[in-house]
Amino acid sequence: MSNQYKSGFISIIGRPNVGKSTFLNRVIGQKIAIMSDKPQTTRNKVQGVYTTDEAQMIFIDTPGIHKPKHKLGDFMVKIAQNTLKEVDVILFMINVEEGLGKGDHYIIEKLKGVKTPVFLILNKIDQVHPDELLPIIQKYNELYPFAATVPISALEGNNVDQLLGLLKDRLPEGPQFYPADQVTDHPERFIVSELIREKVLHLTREEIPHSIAVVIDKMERKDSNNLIDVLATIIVERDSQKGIVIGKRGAMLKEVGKRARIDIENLLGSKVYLELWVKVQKDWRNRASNLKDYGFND
Ligand code: GDP
Ligand code: MG
Ligand code: K
Repeated sequence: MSNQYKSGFISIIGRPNVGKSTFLNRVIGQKIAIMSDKPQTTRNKVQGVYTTDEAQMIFIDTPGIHKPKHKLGDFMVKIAQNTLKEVDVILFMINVEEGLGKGDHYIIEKLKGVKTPVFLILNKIDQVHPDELLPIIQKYNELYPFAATVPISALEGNNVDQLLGLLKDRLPEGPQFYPADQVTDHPERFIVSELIREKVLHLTREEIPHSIAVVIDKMERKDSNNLIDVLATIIVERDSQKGIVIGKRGAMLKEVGKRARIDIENLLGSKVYLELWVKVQKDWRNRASNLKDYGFND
């Protein structure tokens, strides 16, 4: 037994109406103020933070894991897949009342490219006879090696505590990143930072790990000329990475900026002046104060 505090990120995926929001509401209770049905647009959108004396679970939204329909679609799918790689646990939720559908196959295909442990959550067990569960469990487990299978009723609360216990066991040791009642989102800033991050990853390929972060230091519309000023910092973990991101005589950073600016202008529907900086911050991922700076909090 270890007394170490645990914390980590958990993504809940699944077809619409399987009960994802209901589950979050049940877990987070009143504290979750920001749920909405707007299409979710960012990798790091925190949907809720559940804090106990022993662990903190940060539930984040993963956009684009259903088939994309809008113009940011491809981008979102990529973001979604990157997100799934970066979280500590994925909850794949299904509605036991429904058969295995196309949407599930699509999601399972995406999961096959990811090493993160995936829990299969069979929701709405209050609607079926217990005997009906086993065949469903078998069918899904033939398609994918789930790390755990947990039947619950998000609505009535059955087995939700057990699920939280299993989640806690899977989380790494880590700090309490958030005060439990502070959950906010900044959708536009997040997408902008993701667009920049995507360009860096794309242009530098394997040389830069996915652990870079992009901070939007300023995003301001100048009334006078309909121009949006964006000042952003790309955070890397090592000096060598800084050199790669900047490139020879700044060529790489310039190209990142050029490509990101075009996407940001499309997104915001406005001309953009984009200024990029690169900063080395060792081990940024492990520092709660940094996570806060990087938009994980207000
Ligand atoms: P989401 O689209 O995955 O976020 O699904 P929602 O949380 O919005 O739930 C969709 C519908 O399913 C709502 O009417 C919920 O009340 C209902 N629902 C969610 N969980 C359960 C459950 O465990 N049992 C039953 N019977 N209904 C549920
Ligand atoms: Mg929902
Ligand atoms: K996987």
